[in-house]
Amino acid sequence: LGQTPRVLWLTGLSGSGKSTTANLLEKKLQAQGKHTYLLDGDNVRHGLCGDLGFSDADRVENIRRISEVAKLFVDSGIIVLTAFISPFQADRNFCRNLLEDGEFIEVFIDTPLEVCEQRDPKGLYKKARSGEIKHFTGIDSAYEAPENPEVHLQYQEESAEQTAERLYNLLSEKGLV
Ligand code: GGZ
Repeated sequence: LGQTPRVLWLTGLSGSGKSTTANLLEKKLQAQGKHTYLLDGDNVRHGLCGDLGFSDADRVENIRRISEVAKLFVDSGIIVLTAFISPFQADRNFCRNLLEDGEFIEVFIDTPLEVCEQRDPKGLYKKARSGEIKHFTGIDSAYEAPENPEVHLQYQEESAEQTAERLYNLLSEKGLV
């Protein structure tokens, strides 16, 4: 295929821009002829993980299944992008340890809670603040920021396209795409 299969694992809060950024990044990679697959809530949480909610235990299981699927895709030669909150370092490490050295690229989408809450595209933060939703990440459920991510994408006021471009450049500088 002329590409190194790997997992680009995006982690960050709800509303941090993981899915949007991953979608735009995937388009850039596909434009270069790369074979990719994007795993996100839309294609995982309704099917494969349709039985899971947002307790700590369910999130652990969610990330475990996603990690195993990501590994299968890597075995098939594909560049996998994932866009899940994946709040726990141990679970992200689980995926890292399933893969060979260098195959797991942890990308911290570091958008501050204040910005995510301001965006609140689905009104979920509002519901979490009012107590209508329980165990919401960043409000009453933990988010463990990555300890040593391969890529740390700090928030800037800019378009989604510019964010994706910035991420692409960071990955490319490190020879990761
Ligand atoms: C966090 C929740 C919750 C709770 C529903 N906590 O902004 P979204 O809507 O589209 O992204 C969030 C998504 C998180 O699912 P993940 O599979 O990425 O989570 S994890 O990695 O922690 O397993 C949000 C919605 O689901 N959502 N309830 N309580 N996000």
